[in-house]
Amino acid sequence: MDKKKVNISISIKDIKLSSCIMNASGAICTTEKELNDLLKSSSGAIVTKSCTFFPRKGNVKPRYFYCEYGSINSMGLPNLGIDFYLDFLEKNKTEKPIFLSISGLSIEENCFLLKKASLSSKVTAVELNLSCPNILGEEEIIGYDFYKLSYFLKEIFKFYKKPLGLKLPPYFKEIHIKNVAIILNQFPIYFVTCINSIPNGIFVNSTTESVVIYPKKGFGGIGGLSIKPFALANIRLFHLYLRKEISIIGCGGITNGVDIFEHILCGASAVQVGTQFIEEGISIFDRLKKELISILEKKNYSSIDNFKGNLKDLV
Ligand code: RRO
Repeated sequence: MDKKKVNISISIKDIKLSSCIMNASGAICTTEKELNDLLKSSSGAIVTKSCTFFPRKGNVKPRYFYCEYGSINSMGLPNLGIDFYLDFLEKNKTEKPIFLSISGLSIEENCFLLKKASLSSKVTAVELNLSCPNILGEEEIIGYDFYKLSYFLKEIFKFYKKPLGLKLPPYFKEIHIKNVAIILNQFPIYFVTCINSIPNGIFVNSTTESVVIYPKKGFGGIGGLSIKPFALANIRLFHLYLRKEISIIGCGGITNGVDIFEHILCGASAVQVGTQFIEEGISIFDRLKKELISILEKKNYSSIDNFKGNLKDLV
């Protein structure tokens, strides 16, 4: 029997992605060279490093560490400032959707950044980061403060009319995801990206008997392999509780095509790759695309929609 032609393109409302695989914000997407490499790659979209109004150097190094079970980081939002990213997009023509990640240090700064971003025709959507775990001396992660989250979204949609996605922190109880979804369902949000790194982890070097990163006495956000089960659970529950018009971009622990397949089975429309992209470099997008297509061919699925969200219970 002839194999079906496999198509891994997807749409998030009117935004069309030729591939469902993209980088995660923060992974090799801060400088001009890094963004140019992403433009030339086979990623289905580009997400920029979360930006602030002023450029930031970020936290003291070493601030990222990788080992076989994942990564820990306390980068502290190093970025070149929103004007750099908007200028870069003005200068570089591309058909690829561009998700400008923003992460202001206050609600007021975020509103200002959103107003600025909405003036650019080159920004396809803003991915508003509500979940950075590493800002020294800053207040709580907004995604964990449901009153603030609700207030903030009401303020934003008074003036912001372009496509908006939210980068969410990991939640660890079903009721929290249900309550967040009840809030998000009231707004014309395009997508949620879940999950950001798991905050307040620690890696220990038993030889030196010390932590492995400098800032915050070694505490940082955990990414990579070990967070995949938490990413999958967040995707699964948001798929259950969000309005169907809000897409889910899965992020957490993707190293191969099977991981992507699992994210989509749980309900993701697209995926982002962070830690493994940092470790492997730009060729990862070709490899992951090939691996995902090969799985779909073997399973006789021709599109992402054929199996999205169809995770089965054991009976
Ligand atoms: O820059 C960071 O420290 C950072 C950010 Br903004 C984020 O959203 N997630 C993360 O793990 N690190």
